[in-house]
Amino acid sequence: MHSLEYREKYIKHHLAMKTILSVKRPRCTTRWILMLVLTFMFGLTGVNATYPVDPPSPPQLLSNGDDPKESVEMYIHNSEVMIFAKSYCPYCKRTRRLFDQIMRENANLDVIVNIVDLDSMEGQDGPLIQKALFELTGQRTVPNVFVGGKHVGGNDDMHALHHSGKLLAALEEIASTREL
Ligand SMILES: N[C@@H](CCC(=O)N[C@@H](CS)C(=O)NCC(=O)O)C(=O)O
Repeated sequence: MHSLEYREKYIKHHLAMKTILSVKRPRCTTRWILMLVLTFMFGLTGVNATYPVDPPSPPQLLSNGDDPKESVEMYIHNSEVMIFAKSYCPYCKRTRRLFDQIMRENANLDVIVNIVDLDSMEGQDGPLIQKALFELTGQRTVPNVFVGGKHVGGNDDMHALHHSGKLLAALEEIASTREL
């Protein structure tokens, strides 16, 4: 509705009106005639007195109607380890391999790793989740990993955490405090 053409029309009308009103003491009838002519020319019937502003766009929802931010929070808080990934992403594959390795080397470690491939989600769900993740963590890339509900980061961060011994410690802590 508020196209460029419409705004241009509005501005032209506004400027012309300003000029007429600022003419020194125009005769009342002349002023009214000019205003009527202008109104006719620019077809201003129904135009708001205020400057037209585009209406705010409605919030974007996932294909199931969920709010992307709430959905991300649900994923994170309902997962012991949550990895947002993409199926073709080499960094994501390295993170998956790291978890496979940890689980293999620690057969008694019982932690559930939840992985969601954003590129395999329906419609625009993947990009919407990625945008919500960026707003939540400041991280644009995948993998985007959460351990015990806390944001850890990407693949490099996961490997750094593992080499420091803190990842295994965090996983053991999660397994030991799990509510049965
Ligand atoms: N240093 C990052 C690199 C991650 C990265 O570059 N991931 C790519 C995919 S392989 C990415 O997210 N690109 C942007 C996008 O897919 O939207 C890490 O260790 O996680």
